[in-house]
Amino acid sequence: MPPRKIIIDTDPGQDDAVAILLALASPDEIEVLGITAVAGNVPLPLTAKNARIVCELAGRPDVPVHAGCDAPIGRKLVTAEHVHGKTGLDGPDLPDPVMPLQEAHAVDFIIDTLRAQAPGTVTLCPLGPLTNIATAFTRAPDIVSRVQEIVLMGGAYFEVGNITPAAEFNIYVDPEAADIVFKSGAPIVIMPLDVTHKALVTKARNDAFRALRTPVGIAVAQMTDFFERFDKEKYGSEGAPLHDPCVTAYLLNPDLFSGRHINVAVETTSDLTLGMTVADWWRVTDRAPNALFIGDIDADGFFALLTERLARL
Ligand SMILES: [Ca+2]
Repeated sequence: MPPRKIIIDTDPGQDDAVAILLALASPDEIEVLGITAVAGNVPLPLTAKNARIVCELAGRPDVPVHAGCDAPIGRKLVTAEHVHGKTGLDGPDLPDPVMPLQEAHAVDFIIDTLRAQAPGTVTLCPLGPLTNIATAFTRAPDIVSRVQEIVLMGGAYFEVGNITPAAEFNIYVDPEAADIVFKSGAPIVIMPLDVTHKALVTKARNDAFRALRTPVGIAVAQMTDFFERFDKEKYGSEGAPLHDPCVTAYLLNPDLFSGRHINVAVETTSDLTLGMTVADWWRVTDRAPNALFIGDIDADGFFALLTERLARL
């Protein structure tokens, strides 16, 4: 089988960084056509810079990185420096990137790539707010049917919210964009907090990254060290959830995950529950299923895969 072609749409973010590293460590299965940066965890100039820092850490300065939308479709940007630090990649001390940012806007890159590649051969992997993807779908509706699959991190049902009591960060930042994507008709796999909160970097798992004794292994250990502090304080959990790498791991081994094919809708009007992902887990409505909503993960299998692959970089 030829490797699966993907575009990673991202707002790095330490966990985004690990998701990108996992993809770049797996060239037999995954071909990264490009990385598109979006405003989210930190503002766009930083996410566009961080994406390139991560490519260079992986020894892949050849991967095209495009900057995209600097603000949500119809709202002011909300960021998450309280989780990810001032730079978005706090933790390791990594050099500024030398590789250039591509000239084309991320939205144009997404549209052009989907039109250039054979229909049904490009998977979109959004790891941040869905602004770039929704803007591309709105501007070029013909590309929607050409998408093989969208595998995204966002939303929550049983875990409810992390940025508000009702909403997960990525969806909350641009609920209108999420609404457009969820209603697009493209096949969607969602990694909500329900599953990512089961992928915890315990001390033993962090030690395994560090024990690789490579620049990548050490940087990943330092990144998870950094944002672990926040989650330990907030949730009292034994480690930080590694949200975004669940997307990459699903591409490599979907058997690590299980979920339900259900309807998922986004709240876009209520002040109280803005950005909530209303997932019909119990199938109590007649709304048509539009997504595979993941609920469980083989966490040991996930961390074994991740550590083994990071060792290749
Ligand atoms: Ca992210």
